[in-house]
Amino acid sequence: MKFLKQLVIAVITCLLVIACSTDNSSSIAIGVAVAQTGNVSLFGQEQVIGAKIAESYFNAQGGINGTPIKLIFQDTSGDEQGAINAFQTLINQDQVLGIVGPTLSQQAFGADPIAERAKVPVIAPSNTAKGIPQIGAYISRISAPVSIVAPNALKVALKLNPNLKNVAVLFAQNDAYSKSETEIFQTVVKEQELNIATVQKFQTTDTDFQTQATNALNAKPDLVIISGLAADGGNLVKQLRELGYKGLIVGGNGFNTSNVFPVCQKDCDGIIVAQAYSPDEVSPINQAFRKAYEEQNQKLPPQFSAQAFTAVQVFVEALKTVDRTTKLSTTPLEQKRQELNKAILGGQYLTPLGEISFTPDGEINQKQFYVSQIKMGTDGTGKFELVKS
Ligand code: 1QQ
Repeated sequence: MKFLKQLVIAVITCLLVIACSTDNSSSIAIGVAVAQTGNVSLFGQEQVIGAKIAESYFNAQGGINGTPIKLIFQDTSGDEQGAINAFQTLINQDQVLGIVGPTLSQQAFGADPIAERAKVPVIAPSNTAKGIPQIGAYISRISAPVSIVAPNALKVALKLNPNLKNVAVLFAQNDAYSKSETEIFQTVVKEQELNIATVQKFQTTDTDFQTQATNALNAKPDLVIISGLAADGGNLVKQLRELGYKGLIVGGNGFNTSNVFPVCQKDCDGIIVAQAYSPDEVSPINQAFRKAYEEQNQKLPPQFSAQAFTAVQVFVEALKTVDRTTKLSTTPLEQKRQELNKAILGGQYLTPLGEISFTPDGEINQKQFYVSQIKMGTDGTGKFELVKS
């Protein structure tokens, strides 16, 4: 009798294990490879929040024609190797249909070729350097490039100080986005017939910017433009202000996170940042996203969360398209990935970023851009305040 009871338990356990291990067919796996640890997680944490809101939101709406999506997160940390490892795990072990990631352009140039060779669609949620979609046919992005976004910040600086003449430009020389963005900034500065008084280089790993800040101040700038990431960029701003710089500061996309506030604290005040997202976007999906974000976080959603939501949304809508003609449950993985990539590039999407679509090589078509200024309160809290054009 006892033996029989044990046998029954064993059989039931086996059945449960089998049911669970074949559970793959009851959800559709999409990978998210962003920086969840290290300095770059100042962006990555916002991306995780946005992606998770999208997962709940679209699953509540029935997922992919009735089948839920499942996001599988692999931490890339902040470097290329971390991104390469995360991509390999997602592609080979987790067998995802597509990947949202990585966080940095610097990481994308390392990891995207892995996905390209494996024919796995990648949607870049925050890679803004020149040349990202051109890495390959399977790489697209919903993060508008620096060439489109960055010049808007300079226009606002000129409006705030029409007499400005001397510009100091600083950038992180070990980071692909920073190098790409500074090129654009330097081009538009010259087009505006302003004077590039000095160009200073630093590393994203630096914490001491005395040399660069002193050199910048010696050039007597009316405007300082910084292309770097949040930790280094924020510290650079702080050290510039501590040395007495009083003029305008334009920060690039690396300043697009409230996680920079604790770094430069009160000295963040006034930094001008161009943005590819506004919480005030009127699309119904943005209203829904904003509401979900505010309920969870008691503040307005930032660009990187909105972009991560959008990347998941594009996967969901493209998967719905594929599923209508090619049953996802019965088609081989390779074929699904190929059809998914075609559907991504062919679609039009109404997203928190407004209406978007893709060029044939995977570059985003987006209509609306914004510029904000950071406003710091006396209590250490801060916010991005939209500059009305
Ligand atoms: C890039 C960027 C960074 C600022 C994203 C966090 O734009 O690496 O392309």
